[in-house]
Amino acid sequence: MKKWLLFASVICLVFIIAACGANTTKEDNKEANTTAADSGASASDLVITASNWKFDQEEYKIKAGETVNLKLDSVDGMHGLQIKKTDYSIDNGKTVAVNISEPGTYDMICSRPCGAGHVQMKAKLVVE
Ligand SMILES: [Cu+2]
Repeated sequence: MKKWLLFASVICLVFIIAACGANTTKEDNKEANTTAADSGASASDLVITASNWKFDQEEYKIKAGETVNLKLDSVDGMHGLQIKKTDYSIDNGKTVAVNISEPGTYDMICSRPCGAGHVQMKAKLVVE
């Protein structure tokens, strides 16, 4: 009887360990997928943080012709990001591979009506 109990405990333990292992693998895969989806082996990352009612920097710099995985993170309120003179528009929490070949300064605005300070939400993207 005791042996049976011990055997059952071991089986349970194995299942618990297996379950934990499976979770870790799942998360690893998720991370790997995100990286792969962002595309471009040498792409760099840029996170723009939005809050009510501003972006965390007045100016962001990227290099012309280089892919940048641009992520919009809203920490306060729900915002979007639109890069004027381009087709790029990034929704809250999303990452978009941005590649602008023409150097210049691009205006960025919030693309989501987010309240009283919405129209003040502006930043510049300097492509050099
Ligand atoms: Cu807004």
